[in-house]
Amino acid sequence: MTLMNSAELRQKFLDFFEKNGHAVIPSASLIPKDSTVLFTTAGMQPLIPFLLGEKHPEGKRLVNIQKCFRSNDIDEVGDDTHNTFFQMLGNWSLGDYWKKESIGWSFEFLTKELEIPLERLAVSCFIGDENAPKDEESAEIWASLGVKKERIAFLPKEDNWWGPVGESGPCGPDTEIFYWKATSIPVPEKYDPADKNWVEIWNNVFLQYVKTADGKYVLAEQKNVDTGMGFERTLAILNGFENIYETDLFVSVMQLFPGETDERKKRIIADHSRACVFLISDGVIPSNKDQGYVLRRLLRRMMVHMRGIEHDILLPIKKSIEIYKGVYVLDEEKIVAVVKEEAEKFEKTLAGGLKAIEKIDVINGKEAFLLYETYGFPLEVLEEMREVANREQFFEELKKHQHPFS
Ligand code: ALA
Repeated sequence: MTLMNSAELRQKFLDFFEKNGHAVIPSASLIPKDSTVLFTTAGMQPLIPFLLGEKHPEGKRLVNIQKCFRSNDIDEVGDDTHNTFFQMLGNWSLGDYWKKESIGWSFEFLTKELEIPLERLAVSCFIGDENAPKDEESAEIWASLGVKKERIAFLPKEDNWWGPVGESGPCGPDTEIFYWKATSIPVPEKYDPADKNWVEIWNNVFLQYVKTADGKYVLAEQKNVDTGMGFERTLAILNGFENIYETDLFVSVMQLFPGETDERKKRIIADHSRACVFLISDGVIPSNKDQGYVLRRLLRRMMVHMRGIEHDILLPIKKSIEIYKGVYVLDEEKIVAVVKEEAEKFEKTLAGGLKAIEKIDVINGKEAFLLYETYGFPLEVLEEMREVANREQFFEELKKHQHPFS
């Protein structure tokens, strides 16, 4: 495998697809123009109008590295592979090439450019259902490239179908590529989707359908390819790391807390500080609703985890900015000011809040809301420390009181 740092992987990916006729387009904002979803969760999202037929000014083959944010993964952060903010390496065909080229290039990039041994790879394809047939075509292409039968699994919609984003829009069967990450266990002959040592690294989606508002799958007028490769995961793999926190995207933040032995805590701080930097950079400020509440939740969770380790929340924030300065335009002054203001607010009430919950084991949703109003604990942060019953009550109350926290 080719050892490389984050800058080299970025460049290699863009160069490879550019060489194959793709125009490099910049990353869109983390905050979508279309307000039906809170965040950009995949590279295809800003391209939806073009996937639906609008002409893209850069042509029919595109490539980029898209900033993404997934709030449903917040609780998974701390394991080896999940992030809230992450970067997705993606290439697209807008009504141009199809499965053979797409799979062929993914294969070539992984095995030739990155020199990942084929022996460590497996793939999955769509098994078919009442909406769409079994994807034999993709499986045959993989087989023709040398992937063994035992390493090709056919799986149902939950695993091998992607999209739409939100309720309706482009979607279709996908083929996913997995890498055997364990270094101490030999690679099994057969791919077992349930074995967590197989990590997904790349997803090639064949956007051949459009899901309509009434839940039907209709054939799309324009057949598109949408791919997404996890940048952080791939970088970890290339360097022989079992987790993303050892890569140059995180290691200097992790090293800020040399005395701390709780690895999960450090990972949460490293992930959340980076996510906060990018959310603020794209215009989010802490508040009681939508993206602002998510940002508040991350910042405050970080502060709770930093108690007793490091007082200055700006330390990991500034380090995260430093790591990305040459890659994205980041307004350090603004980011620092937003974090500082929110930190000062929470700092005032945090100790009192911790004291208030000292003798309580179970809290209901309404009480949790009062704790948020008085001491500023977002529900999810409180839940890490105490059991909260009837949690939906919290959000009902929050809705009733949607004014900026002060
Ligand atoms: N849109 C696809 C994904 O996010 C590539 O996995």
